[in-house]
Amino acid sequence: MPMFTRFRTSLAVLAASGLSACVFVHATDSSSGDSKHAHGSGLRASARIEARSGSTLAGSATFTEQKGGVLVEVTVSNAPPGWHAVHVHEKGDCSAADGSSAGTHFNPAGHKHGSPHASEHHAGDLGNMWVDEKGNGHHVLLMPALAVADGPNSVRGRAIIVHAAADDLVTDPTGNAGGRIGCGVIQ
Ligand SMILES: [Cu+2]
Repeated sequence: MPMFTRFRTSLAVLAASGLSACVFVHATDSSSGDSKHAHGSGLRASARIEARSGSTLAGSATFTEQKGGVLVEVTVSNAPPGWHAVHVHEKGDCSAADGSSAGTHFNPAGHKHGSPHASEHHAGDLGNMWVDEKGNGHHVLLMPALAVADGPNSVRGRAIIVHAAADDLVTDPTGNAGGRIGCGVIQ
């Protein structure tokens, strides 16, 4: 059928469905598999976190889009006990032995570094995770400024980093969190 007719047909389908423009983005996303869901209802990304900088850490992270933002869940084992900074970094590249290939914090809005609960912080500032004396850590938080769907705030194609030290939640832009002991590409 002629291009013009096809264009009009898809507009008509969109209009008849009564759905917002963001659903159109989801409809073109092969991983969602469902064009009916509204914004932020279940799109998911994940990462396998591997040891870097000579650590023994192993872990995983999931990012689930839901009402109010992205639910981030990070789990690690065989990690050094204590507090560890966790960030989304801008490049989905964990190839360097020290994790430096992941670049700086994911910061699409050009904000200053801070606590995820502060009024200003990088989109990728996930705060600190507690690792117990057995080396296990679990960190869960909702991040309103992140997304899984394609767009400037999407975590896909970025990296999650676990640091050797705690994030002081103040020092810009790094949080003074030390080396990178875990890295995972988010996909
Ligand atoms: Cu970091």
